[in-house]
Amino acid sequence: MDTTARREQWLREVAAAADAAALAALETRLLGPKGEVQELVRSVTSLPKEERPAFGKAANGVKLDVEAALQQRREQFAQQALAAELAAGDFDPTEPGPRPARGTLHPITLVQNELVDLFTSMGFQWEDGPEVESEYFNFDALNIPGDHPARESQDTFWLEPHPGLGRNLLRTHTSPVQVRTMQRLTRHGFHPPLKVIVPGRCFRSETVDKTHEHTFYQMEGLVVDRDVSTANLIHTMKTCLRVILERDVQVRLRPGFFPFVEPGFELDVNCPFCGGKGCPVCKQSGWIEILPCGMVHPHVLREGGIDPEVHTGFAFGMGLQRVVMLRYGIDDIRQFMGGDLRFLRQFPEVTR
Ligand code: FA5
Repeated sequence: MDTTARREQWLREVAAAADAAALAALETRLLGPKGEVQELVRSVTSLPKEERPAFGKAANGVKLDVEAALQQRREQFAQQALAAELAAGDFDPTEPGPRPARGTLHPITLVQNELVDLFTSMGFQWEDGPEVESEYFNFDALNIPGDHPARESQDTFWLEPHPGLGRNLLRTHTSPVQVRTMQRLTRHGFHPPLKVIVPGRCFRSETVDKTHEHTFYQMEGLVVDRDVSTANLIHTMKTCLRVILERDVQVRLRPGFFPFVEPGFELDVNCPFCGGKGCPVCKQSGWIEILPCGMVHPHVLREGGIDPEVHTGFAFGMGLQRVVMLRYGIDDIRQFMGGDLRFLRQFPEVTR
C-alpha cells in the first residue's frame, strides 16, 4: 500500500476544505473510529512480519502529518472568522466578555453556614469528629446499652472488624463528638464552661423515603457549665429556630428518650406552613418535630472527665435536612442528593 500517495491525497483534501464545517466532516472521515487514516494504521496487522516495522512507522508518520494539517487549517478558519467579525464592525472589544457561570451553594451548606455564624456569634466553637467512628464513642460512651436496637445492623453500617482495634462503624449521629470534645479538653486541663457545635455527616442503614436518607447531616450542640438548666436550652433553641426559619416561632417540649440525656425532649415548632391550624406538612397536628435535645446525662459528663456534681449541661442534635426542608418548603429529602441541577440552581450563587 503506497503510504506516500495516500498522504499526498489527504493533505490535498485538507488544503481544499472550503470551510470549518467541511473540515470537521473531513476530520471524521479520516480520523474517526472507522476513518481512512485509522484503517491505514490498522492494516499493518495484515502484512508479513518482516514488512510490519517499516510500514507501521510510515503509517504513523502519515497520521501525524494529517493531524497537523487539520489543526493548521482549523486555526486558519478561526482567524478568518475573527477577521470577518472585526471587519463587519459589530464586535466591540471594550464590551465585557461573557460571564463564566457561577456555582450555587448546596442548600444544606447555606443553612449550615448560617447556623455556624449564629452559634459562633453566641460564643460556640466549631468541633469536628471522624465519620468512621468507634463503637465506644458512638454508643458506649453515650450510655447506649449493648442491647439497644440502634446498634443493630439494620440501623448501623458496621465496618469490617480489625484485630485489636475493636468494632468500627459509620457514625449514626454527631453525638460521639460530645465525649470526644470533653475528653480532649479535660485531658489538657481545660474545664467548663464549654460551648460547642458539631456540624457533620451521619449514616444510617435506613430504607430511603421522603423523609429518610442513608446519608444525612446533623448539627450537634453541647453546653456545659455551672447551673445550666432547661430554661437555657429552650432559650438557645428558640433563638436558633427564629433565625433559621426567619420568623418568630412558638415551641413546645415533649418528653423524648435518648440514653445520653436526662431528661430528654423532642422540641416541636409551631407549623410555619399553616400557623398551627393543621396542614399536610404537619400531618394536621399543627406542630413539627424538629429538634431532639435534653440535659446531658451524668454518665456522659463523667465519661468526658467532668464532675456531674459540679457541672450540668444541655445538648441537642438537629437534623439539617429537616431544617432546610422547612425553610425552603421542600417536601422530599431525596432532592438533596439527587444530583438534579435544576433543583440546585434555585439557590443563591456563590459570592465569595
Ligand atoms: C439523634 O441522632 C440524637 N443523637 C440527637 C440528640 C442529640 C438528642 C443530643 C439529644 C441530645 P435522632 O435519631 O432523633 O436523634 O436524629 C436526630 C435528627 O436527625 C432527626 O430529628 C432527623 O431530623 C435527623 N435524622 C435522623 N435520621 C435521619 C435520616 N435517616 N435521614 C434524614 N435525617 C435524619
